[in-house]
Amino acid sequence: MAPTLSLHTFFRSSSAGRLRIALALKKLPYEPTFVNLLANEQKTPEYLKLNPSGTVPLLVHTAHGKSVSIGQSIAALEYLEETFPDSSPLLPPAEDAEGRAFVREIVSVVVADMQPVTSLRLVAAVKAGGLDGGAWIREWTERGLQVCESIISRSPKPGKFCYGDAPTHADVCLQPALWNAVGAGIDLGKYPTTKKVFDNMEALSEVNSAHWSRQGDTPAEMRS
Ligand SMILES: N[C@@H](CCC(=O)N[C@@H](CS)C(=O)NCC(=O)O)C(=O)O
Repeated sequence: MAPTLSLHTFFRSSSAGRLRIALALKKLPYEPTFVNLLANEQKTPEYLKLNPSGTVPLLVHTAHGKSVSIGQSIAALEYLEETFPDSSPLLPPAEDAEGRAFVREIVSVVVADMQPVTSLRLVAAVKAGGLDGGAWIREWTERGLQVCESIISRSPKPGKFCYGDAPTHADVCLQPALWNAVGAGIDLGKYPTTKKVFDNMEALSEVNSAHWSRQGDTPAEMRS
């Protein structure tokens, strides 16, 4: 059986966006399976068997007669690095411990400090508690962006991206968070270093193809 990669994804999911960007940058073709979060397809017993987290993305790699399923985006990004080390590495080399830590610092800010507090399920709980969901998202996104701006501005390797002139996991995780920020009406111009990285990422055809507005499950009226 030929090795295959498949990705359970939803066009609006920033966590799935990380994988779409990484797979495109690493030139790894994959089969998408669409999970409509707005229809709660992530909560069905069938899906929970595949991914107990009840979230997207879920990456499945089938090779040598066995399948590896990874239901957390950062574990999946790291798996791709380790399994396909020669296709466009997205981490600085192992001997650059400072660079790797810097990249992972930005990854952690986005995936641990920003995305969970603005996620669909948390915002639903916030709204159920009588708060304004949109204001909540803007507040926590701006807090995260201030941190990112300050970290990226002191990059040990300033360049087109967060760390040097080639994209890393830092950019792969940041970009979908910035798509969401733009969607929430936040002016990225307030964060000039972050905005420069955003613009340089947007200029890459791989990033373009991974954009939420260009996915197979993007509704026709939202496509670009
Ligand atoms: N820590 C998880 C987060 C995944 C996550 O929260 N995904 C969101 C979409 S961005 C989701 O599937 N939400 C479904 C829900 O909240 O019910 C990862 O990195 O994969």
